[in-house]
Amino acid sequence: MSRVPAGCLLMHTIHRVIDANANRAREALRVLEDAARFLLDDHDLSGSIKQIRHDLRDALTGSFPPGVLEANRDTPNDVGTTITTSAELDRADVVDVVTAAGKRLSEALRVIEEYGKIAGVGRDATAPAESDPTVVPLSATIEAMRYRCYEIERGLTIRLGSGRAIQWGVCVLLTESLCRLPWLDVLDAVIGAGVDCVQLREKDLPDGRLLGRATVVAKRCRAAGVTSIVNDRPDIALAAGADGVHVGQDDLPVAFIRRLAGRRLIVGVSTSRIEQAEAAVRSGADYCGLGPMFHTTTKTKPQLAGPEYVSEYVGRLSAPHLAIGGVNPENVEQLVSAGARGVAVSSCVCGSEAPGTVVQHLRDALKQADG
Ligand code: TZP
Ligand code: MG
Repeated sequence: MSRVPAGCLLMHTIHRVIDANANRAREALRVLEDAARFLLDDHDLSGSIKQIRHDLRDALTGSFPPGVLEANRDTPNDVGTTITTSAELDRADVVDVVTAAGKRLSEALRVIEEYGKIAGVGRDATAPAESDPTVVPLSATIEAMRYRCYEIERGLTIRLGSGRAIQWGVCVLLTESLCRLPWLDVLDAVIGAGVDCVQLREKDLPDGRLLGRATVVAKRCRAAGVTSIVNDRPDIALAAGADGVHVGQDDLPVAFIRRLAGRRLIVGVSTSRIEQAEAAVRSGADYCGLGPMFHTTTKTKPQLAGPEYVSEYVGRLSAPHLAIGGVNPENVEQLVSAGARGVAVSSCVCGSEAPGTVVQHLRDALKQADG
């Protein structure tokens, strides 16, 4: 084993370290950039990441003579290339991918920053004179870049939400006072009929009873592979073991819910205009409710958003959606024609003597649109 005594480090070994970490940083930046570009369609975020990639290149080319870093690359003799840990091979979801890339990026930049502090590194014939006070040392440039990267990673992980959003077909809002049958029978009927998601929407139950009800809904849904959501209350959703929470424009903000629940909850937000939807998605919402589509007696809303809003939404945003408000098997086709792939319904299912049959009709209409 060769040992390099302290103080005798050859400059080419430092160049080798910096080259390896510049490559690491570039690769990690590409992973982040592609998440912003292809997963989120976020022009500004992908532009900021691309800018960092270019700034890194400029910082290095301004600090080393052309080709010197690449000249010291020696991959065949790199003792680290064959060391792989199982954690490197395992990514649960896209948020995991982004988090791992963000970590790799900050580590690589930190290594460049530290080795860049060694006297003489990055200073050569092509670099400006050492005594020039306007010259920013490489390590300081990289340090500032590292802080920008922390913000980028934060922005990306917020935008990716829980990472568990899916485009459901039919979501039933379960409210006991609207039910013709006992609420538990309605729940079992819609689960039996293949509903994708159940949102418990009870505005007047005392907290203890709401928690009990949410726990039953979450448990039955989980057993059937159905998503369970609690209206308004992230605390109840977490305590009950539900999958998510749905909030309106005047409820708790998404950023606050994320602080409370991290990625443990899917978060949905009601919107009636595209600006609200864009703001919701930017703040980390996993999906948007779009409505009201039609006249509804379940909730008072000043004006209809209408099926045109669905068309506008699917044309602009890729986050999952649920068109809501007065939706029933008779009018669902209008939404399908407008581009809807998911609907949320309350009275037409809860108020029916055959809730499962209504869910089946809605599912059929959405499936025909898929096929
Ligand atoms: N948000 C917009 S419309 C609406 C909500 C909660 C009510 C949906 O209920 P219904 O009975 O399907 O119109
Ligand atoms: Mg609400």
